[in-house]
Amino acid sequence: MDRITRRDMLAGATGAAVAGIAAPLAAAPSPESLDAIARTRGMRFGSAVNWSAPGADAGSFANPAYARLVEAECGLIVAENEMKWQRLRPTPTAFAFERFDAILGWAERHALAVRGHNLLWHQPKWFPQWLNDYDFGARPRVEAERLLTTHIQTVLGRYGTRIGSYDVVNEAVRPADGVLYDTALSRATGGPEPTLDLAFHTARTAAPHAQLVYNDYMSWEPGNAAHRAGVLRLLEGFRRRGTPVDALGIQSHLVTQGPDIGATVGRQQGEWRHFLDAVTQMGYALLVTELDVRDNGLPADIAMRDQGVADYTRAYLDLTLSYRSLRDVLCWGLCDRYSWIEGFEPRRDGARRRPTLYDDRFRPKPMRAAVAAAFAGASMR
Ligand code: 9MR
Repeated sequence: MDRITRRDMLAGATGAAVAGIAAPLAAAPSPESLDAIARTRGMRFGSAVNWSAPGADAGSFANPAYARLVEAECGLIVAENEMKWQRLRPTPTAFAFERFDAILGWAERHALAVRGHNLLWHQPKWFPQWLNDYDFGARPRVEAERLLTTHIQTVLGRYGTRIGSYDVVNEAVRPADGVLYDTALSRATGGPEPTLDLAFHTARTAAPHAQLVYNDYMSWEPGNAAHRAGVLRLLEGFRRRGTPVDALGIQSHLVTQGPDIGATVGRQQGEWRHFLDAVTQMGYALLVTELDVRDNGLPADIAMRDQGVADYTRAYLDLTLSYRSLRDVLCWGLCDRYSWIEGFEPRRDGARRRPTLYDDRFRPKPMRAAVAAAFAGASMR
């Protein structure tokens, strides 16, 4: 069954041989897709997707092997990068929509719903350089508000009801101390809160149909307490000021803490429940927006590592999906081969990371079974 070599895959990716690239899915997709299982519980399953040149060996809709995997498993997708200011806004006056449009067009041809990520990643590090350097002129507040509202109105006006949910603001809270980041925009508009509020109000008016999400990576592992507290303060402030925010996007870039998964979960679950209780009591819905797992502290042995990752994912989802306002679970990519994790934080022992549901050769891993079981075990919504 398993006769696919890396050479075959790369050959398949070079263009002429693309038709033969069905090979990586030699381990046939499971009869029931994750999205189909999720739907039996009133939920949906999705993944991030990238843009690339046709046939490139990438986690892209234009790589037939990857596209087929996403089409087989998902009911919705999100562009991993193509809606960000860094991609969409080459200059203060220009929009570069072609790549996102291509992803959206493919998704619609395959009846996949699409989330928008994101309209404001509120950190200088993730602004285009021109925005960090921008001269806001004599009336900085007016100009900053114009830039932000024009951006949001243009994107939402272009896509209309084709996009049903947006990460309006992404990662505005500093993980170390829970304080909000300042940026060129917030300095000009008089602070981070008015900037974030303006983004949400503008989105609500421009796309009244859409679910508006604050998205961040505060997680349940040790070291996240200040981040969680900062996110709670931000969400409380939104409610106090009447800012139209519908849901918290929980990115869920999980990190195992060692081989004893049960003990890790036992230590972490109380604080996590406490956080999710506080968020939902404020009336926010929840989404899992970017699930993947860094296999820290697990042995290099692949079978043991994959099982640890699967058990950790299962425990996390069992707890998190017990909140019935949570309807969407999206992974940050479906195949280890293209995950961002290897480039971000390689394993100390040099073994390749295995952060997603499918391995480098497109074979399902125990983590896929864990996600399927978590959906199957979830209550109806
Ligand atoms: O996975 C994304 C990577 O390809 C990009 O280089 C990076 C910067 O745009 O963003 C990564 O995605 C991030 C997401 O947009 C927000 N949450 C954290 C994700 C991983 O860094």
